[in-house]
Amino acid sequence: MTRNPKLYAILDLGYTSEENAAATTASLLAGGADLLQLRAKGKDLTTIRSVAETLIPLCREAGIPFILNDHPALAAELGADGVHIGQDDGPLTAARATMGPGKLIGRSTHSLEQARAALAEGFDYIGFGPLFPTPTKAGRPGIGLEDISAMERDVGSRIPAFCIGGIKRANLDQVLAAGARRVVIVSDLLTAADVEAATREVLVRVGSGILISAGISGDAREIA
Ligand code: 3NM
Repeated sequence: MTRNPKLYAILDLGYTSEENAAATTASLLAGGADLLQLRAKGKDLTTIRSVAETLIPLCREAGIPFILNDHPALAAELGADGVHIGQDDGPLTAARATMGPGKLIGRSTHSLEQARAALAEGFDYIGFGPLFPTPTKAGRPGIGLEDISAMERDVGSRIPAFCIGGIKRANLDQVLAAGARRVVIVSDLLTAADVEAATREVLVRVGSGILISAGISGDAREIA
């Protein structure tokens, strides 16, 4: 499936209760989110599994990849479309071996150097941030906006690169003016009074970029 992902939404159980996870996900999808990640830091595998099992059919119905944060083995067991791993979560090869072929594997990167390294290693996409300090990932300094254009030139032209961390509708213009072409927004969408409308607004404002294949099936790395 060829897509041009602009907005990567995360259903973070730090903001949304397990009970509301499906309804909020439905709103993110209705608003046009291009990818959906379940992030459940500190939750046990039983909880993560049961929430994921309610979200996966919604993503399938919308034709949107479902990505699990961390836990490649569980992601594989669930039949997730991908897994997202951090800098300390081992090499791509291990996650790829666990997930099997045709799955999306993303890496969090926190500097231009790490972004270039993730591209060289062969990740399907990256997150790049946090641009601003954010309570969603407490304790990390913001890396600022200065390196976005170089990152987009060197990495974002080859694989989807999503700027992340402290991005809100209120500062989105600043982020886009710095050269960002794709974003992840967590708390500003999950705490919005109207999640669907907020998601749609962001999608419209981020606009269009290169065409890539971030397929549920097929070659995830193909650039169309
Ligand atoms: N990863 P919000 S920043 C989950 O830089 C996450 O790797 C980051 O949430 C990274 O939009 C972040 O609420 C939190 O700031 C993003």
